[in-house]
Amino acid sequence: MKRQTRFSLNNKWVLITGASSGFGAAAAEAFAATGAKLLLGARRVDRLEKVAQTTLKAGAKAALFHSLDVAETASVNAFMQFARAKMKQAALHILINNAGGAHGLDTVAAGRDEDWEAMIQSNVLGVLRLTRAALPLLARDDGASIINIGSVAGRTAYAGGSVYCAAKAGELQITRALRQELLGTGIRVGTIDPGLAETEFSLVRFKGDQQKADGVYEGLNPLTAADIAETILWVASRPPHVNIDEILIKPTDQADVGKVFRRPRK
Ligand code: NDP
Ligand code: 8X3
Repeated sequence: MKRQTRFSLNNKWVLITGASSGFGAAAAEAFAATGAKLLLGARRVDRLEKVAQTTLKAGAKAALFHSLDVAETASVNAFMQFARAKMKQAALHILINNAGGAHGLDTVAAGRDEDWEAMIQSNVLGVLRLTRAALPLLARDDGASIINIGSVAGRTAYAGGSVYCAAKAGELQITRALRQELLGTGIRVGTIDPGLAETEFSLVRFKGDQQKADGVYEGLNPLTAADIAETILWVASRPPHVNIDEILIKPTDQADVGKVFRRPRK
């Protein structure tokens, strides 16, 4: 059997959720440089517009955006209707389920319903909704990939992280189940699970408290959004016979959850 050495993303449709900041925006830029066609979704449409402009300059063959709230089935369906109309008869090759995040760092005893619900909605149900809606559009036997963004938190629990850890553990098991369900279709499925990365993640977790957010990364050298974007791109561009099931990626300064090296302040 003749094997490709790399999967070309030139002119392929790539759908990225949570493309308005962090990993999603950086991934959009990385895929743009390969000549991909981008479908970008998130709730902050003004941000998406800016990302789309940047990606067109970076080489994207198309950069289309539409409001998307992965916590709402109706919003997911409207987004997919938009995607279907723009793609015409073409297939989708890459689905990046990246939208999500943490809300609060409270113990179970002090936890708030709205934070719990937001985390389960975006990190778990959002992945399910998008995947269900996108599956009919994904190319069969032609190098398509579903790439989910998990976390070290889905593999190791920490105090204050109960629901976020549960949500990302859910994402991990959904990825593993999908891998089995899609066996034989040629659609690849995997998860990329980062450790500490400096994006808007902590600002969202701490509800806009910049000082608390900065404290998470103080004295250490965290991952960047570009590091994760490069990893996503590497996974998507493996030849079609190669499925990268799971990647755990952490800063060198992080040996495990809660096991972090911080340089003393000068
Ligand atoms: P950011 O906060 O920078 O980005 C999160 C993105 O998700 C934003 O584009 C946001 O867009 C989008 N989003 C959140 N909720 C929804 C929703 N309901 N519907 C649609 N879009 C949504 O953080 P990161 O880039 O770091 O996070 C990306 C993913 O990586 C998340 O799943 C996060 O859990 C995960 N992760 C992050 C790590 C880190 O340390 N940074 C480590 C491991 C995993 P908008 O608000 O405009 O809707
Ligand atoms: C983000 C990493 O350790 O803050 O998923 O939960 S952590």
